[in-house]
Amino acid sequence: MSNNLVITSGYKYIDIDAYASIIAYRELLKKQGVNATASTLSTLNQSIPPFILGLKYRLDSADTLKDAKYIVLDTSNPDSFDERVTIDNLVEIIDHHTGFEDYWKNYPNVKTQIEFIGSICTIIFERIVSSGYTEILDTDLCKLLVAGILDNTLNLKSSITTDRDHNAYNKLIRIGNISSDFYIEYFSACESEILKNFTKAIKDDTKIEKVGVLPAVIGQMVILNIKDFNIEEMKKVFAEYPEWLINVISLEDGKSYLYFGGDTVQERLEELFDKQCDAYDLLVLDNFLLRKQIMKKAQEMSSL
Ligand SMILES: [Mn+2]
Repeated sequence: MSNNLVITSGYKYIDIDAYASIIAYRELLKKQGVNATASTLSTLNQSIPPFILGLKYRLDSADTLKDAKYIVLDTSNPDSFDERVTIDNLVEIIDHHTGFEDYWKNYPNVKTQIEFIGSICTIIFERIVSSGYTEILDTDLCKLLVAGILDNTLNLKSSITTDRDHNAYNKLIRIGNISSDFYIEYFSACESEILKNFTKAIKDDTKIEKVGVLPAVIGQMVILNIKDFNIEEMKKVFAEYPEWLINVISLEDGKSYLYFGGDTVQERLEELFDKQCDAYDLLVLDNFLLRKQIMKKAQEMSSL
């Protein structure tokens, strides 16, 4: 094992699932005697509100350590890794996004666990349990992991939520003595951050990746209610792109509002979802989907 093991995630934005899981994995590895740090060169997006940053577990500084080996969590797309990661210094990947499972079979030196479940925090929780170090799970570490699960599964309501996510959530709530109302505190804090700096919040959670019939620019925003969402302001953010899509997930009514721009995007989305658009630039999904589910669907259609 290398002297310096750095746990990191994607480029150029990371969310609470990545943030919480790299910190919790560091705590586990440190407990196991490994000299591990958790850091990122990327920007933290609005899913990591100030009260989460104020918990006692935080990131380490993102120094470029000589001879460091890297572990990447929450992404397996080699084009979207933290800038310090190379194929030669990478030792492990844990991810729940599809698309690169076969790619990594060509690199047997990189240990991979890629499973389509709700949250990487669930996998880290399971590793903590299976290694017998549940004593590291104090309230603050539990809150971090619970926030990651809540965010990536949308309060455990998204269809990508598995029994394993429910199990991890229930155990973490109990072990950390966390209130069952914690989700309100968490999602309200995120929404305050979004509204504080709306344009930046959208850009910080936009993926640029061409998948199937989808536009290459895909934003996502989770809000408590669509009524509070400034659609005109949002369209300005995407004006610079020839084609784009944003998945606005409204938690209260449980729907995805897909706003889009660009030639032929309407026809492509209608084909993908087998559903007519609700307006010239809007398609509403009655049961919300996460962006990663939309991308998986497009990927599956293009490989038929
Ligand atoms: Mn994730």
